[in-house]
Amino acid sequence: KAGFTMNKEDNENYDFLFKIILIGDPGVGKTCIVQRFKSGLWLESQSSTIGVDFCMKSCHVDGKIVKLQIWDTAGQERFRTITQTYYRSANGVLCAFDITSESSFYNLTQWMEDVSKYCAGDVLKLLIGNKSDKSSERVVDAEEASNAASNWGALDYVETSAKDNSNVDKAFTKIATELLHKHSNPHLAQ
Ligand SMILES: Nc1nc2c(ncn2[C@@H]2O[C@H](COP(=O)(O)OP(=O)(O)OP(=O)(O)O)[C@@H](O)[C@H]2O)c(=O)[nH]1
Ligand SMILES: [Mg+2]
Repeated sequence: KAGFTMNKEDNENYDFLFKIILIGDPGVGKTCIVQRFKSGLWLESQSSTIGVDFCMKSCHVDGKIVKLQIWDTAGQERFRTITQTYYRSANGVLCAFDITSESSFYNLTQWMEDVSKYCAGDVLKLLIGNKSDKSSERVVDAEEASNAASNWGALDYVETSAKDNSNVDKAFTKIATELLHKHSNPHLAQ
C-alpha cells in the first residue's frame, strides 16, 4: 500500500498530498498535459522526457486543498527501469495514449501489466485518450477505450486535449477527488 500525507498543521498550505504518476508511450502528450495543468500553457514542441520530471500543483476538492506531486515519466523504452522505480509509491496513475495512434492504444496492455507488477495494489488508475483536438485523425474508438478502462479496473476514461485545454483539469480533479474520498478516514480526521 502506498503512503500518503495528511497535513495536520496549519502552517502548510494543503490538507492532503498525493503522488500521481503519468505513464504511456512516447509522444502521446504526457508532458504537454502536465504543462497545461501546471501552468495553463500550451507548449507545442516539448523535448522527449529524460527519466522523470517532477512538479507540484494543488487543487480544491470538497473544500479541501489537495496537493498533487506529479511524476511525468519518459515513455521511451530505455528509461523503463528508471521510471518503474517510481511506481511503488504512487497513489494514482494517469495512463495516457494518443487517440490518433493505434499502437499507443495497443501498448496500454503492457503499461497496465507494469502497473499491476510495480504499483501498490490499491493504486487508482485513470485512462486518458489525448489529442482529442485531432478528431479527423482519430483511429481509436471512444467506446472501445472506455471498455478497456473498465476492464483494467480504471476509474474512468477521459479524452483530453493539451492543445485545446480540453478536460485536462477534469482528469486531474477526477483522480484527486477519488483519492480524497478514499483516504478521508473520519477516525484520522478527528
Ligand atoms: N494536436 C495535439 N498535439 C499534442 C497534444 N499533446 C501533445 N501534442 C504533441 O505531441 C508531441 C509530444 O508531446 P509530449 O508531451 O512531449 O509527449 P510525451 O508523452 O511527454 O513523450 P515522452 O516524454 O517521450 O514520453 C508534442 O510536441 C505536441 O506537439 C494535444 O493535445 N493535441
Ligand atoms: Mg514527456
